[in-house]
Amino acid sequence: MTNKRIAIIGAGPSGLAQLRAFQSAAAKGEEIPEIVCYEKQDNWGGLWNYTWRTGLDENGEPVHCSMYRYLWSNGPKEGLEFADYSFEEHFGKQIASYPPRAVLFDYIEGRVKKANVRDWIKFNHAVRWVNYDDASGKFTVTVHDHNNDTTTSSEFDHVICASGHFSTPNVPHYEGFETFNGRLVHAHDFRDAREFSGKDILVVGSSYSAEDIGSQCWKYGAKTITSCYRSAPMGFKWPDNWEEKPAMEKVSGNTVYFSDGTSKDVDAIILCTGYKHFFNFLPDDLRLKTANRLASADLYKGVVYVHNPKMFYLGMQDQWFTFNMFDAQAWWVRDAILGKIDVSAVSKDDMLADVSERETREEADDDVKYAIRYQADYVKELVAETDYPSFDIDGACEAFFQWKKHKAEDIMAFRNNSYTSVITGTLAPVHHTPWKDALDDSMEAYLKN
Ligand code: FAD
Ligand code: NA7
Repeated sequence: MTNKRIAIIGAGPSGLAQLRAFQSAAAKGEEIPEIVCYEKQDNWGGLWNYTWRTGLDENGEPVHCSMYRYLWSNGPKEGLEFADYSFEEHFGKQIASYPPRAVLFDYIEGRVKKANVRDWIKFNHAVRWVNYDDASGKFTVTVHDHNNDTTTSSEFDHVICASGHFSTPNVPHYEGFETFNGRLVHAHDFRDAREFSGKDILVVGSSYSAEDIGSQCWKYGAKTITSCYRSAPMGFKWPDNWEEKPAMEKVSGNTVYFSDGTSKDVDAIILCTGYKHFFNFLPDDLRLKTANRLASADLYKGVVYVHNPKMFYLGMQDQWFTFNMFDAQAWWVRDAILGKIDVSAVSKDDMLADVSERETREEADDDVKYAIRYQADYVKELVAETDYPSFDIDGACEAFFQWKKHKAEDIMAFRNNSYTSVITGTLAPVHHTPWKDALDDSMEAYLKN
């Protein structure tokens, strides 16, 4: 072991990718630093670690989970498969393409159980503050240990922030919210679609949460769904009881008024208005401030914090690619820490130029296929610079293109399609039950194929 100490904040898919990256180097006989991963929840998996709780958790920490009961993958699993741990390796067979949350949690967990890295994680440990001292060149990380109810600080050579960015809700205010006579909730606190069975609901927003929470409510028996958009409609061919409206202007009693002059009476308003990058444990000189986009601000190679290159961030981009992109980043960060990639040789100006080139390239085209390829190129770039197993990233793009086509054809049936794994080359089986009829989404039910 080298005498460096590394702190990882968060044991979600990104933090776990980092643990696996270091473990895989150690398994090849390389010396690795001492790793301490702090996780404020009592288990790993990040957003995939479901809880019924909302608001504050059992320790008084803000609940991290933004996922809900009945969540199924919103993209094909063939786009996110780990290159070093296939679905077939984990489940002993190929499985259908849009697994429910519990199945993906099991898959994420399988790889890190195999890597035997659980002891590197301190659970129920919330990171409270991080400082960097120029004189010593070290970080001090202050952590609240909820197991012992103590707060302590320790020194590290590097900090890797993998705390996610889909947990602090962006909650706008509209006139009349104070006196709305129904349920008013942000997607972050949405848990069980059955609550809205028989109800008229409004989902505000036109991105993934609006589409999927509206679809869930439709599946579990909402009477009508109205969605409203600020910039552009989702534009799918919605079922008869789903209507898409332009921007909400105000609410009065139970009536919602839209910018086209129409109105609708609803029982519930679900704000699917996105999330904030929010790091209340970081001082200004270490804290990433960025929009939710593919080219994150201030991150050289998408991971090195340009204002202090000893600090890294994982998974801070908006995401087409997820688990495999976090892996590409984690392997790269590992090699930067191990000195195999020399970040110290890159000047701050060059880092800023790298960020700005990525921004310009992202902004060059707003076509969806362009965006998917853009992030694929990023994954390719990082994978080529480490020993992460190379895989058919263009093939993963094809799965995403098919997914987009299937959504346009039938938004309530796209999850019935299957795609070919770019890791094992096997075509996924068609799921035994169409998504709209599969009300039981337990792992046992899903794996019955
Ligand atoms: P997270 O999963 O958010 O994990 C961050 C971890 O950091 C958490 O465990 C948290 O407890 C911990 N943490 C945070 N702050 C602290 C602190 N101060 N101290 C200690 N620990 C801390 N992706 C897909 O691939 N497919 C999908 O179908 C999909 N569906 C999604 C649905 C929803 C509703 C949301 C919100 C996201 C979805 N995603 C999906 C994207 C998701 O961002 C990634 O799959 C993945 O969970 C991101 O991993 P992460 O480790 O970066 O962050
Ligand atoms: P996104 O993808 O960030 O989308 C947020 C949506 O909310 C988007 O349509 C925004 O409209 C809309 N928005 C934001 N602020 C407002 C206000 N003030 N009024 C109306 N509408 C607003 O977040 P999601 O939660 O959908 O998805 C996040 C992740 O969760 C994603 O990766 C999925 O995998 C699951 P805009 O287009 O900006 O006008």
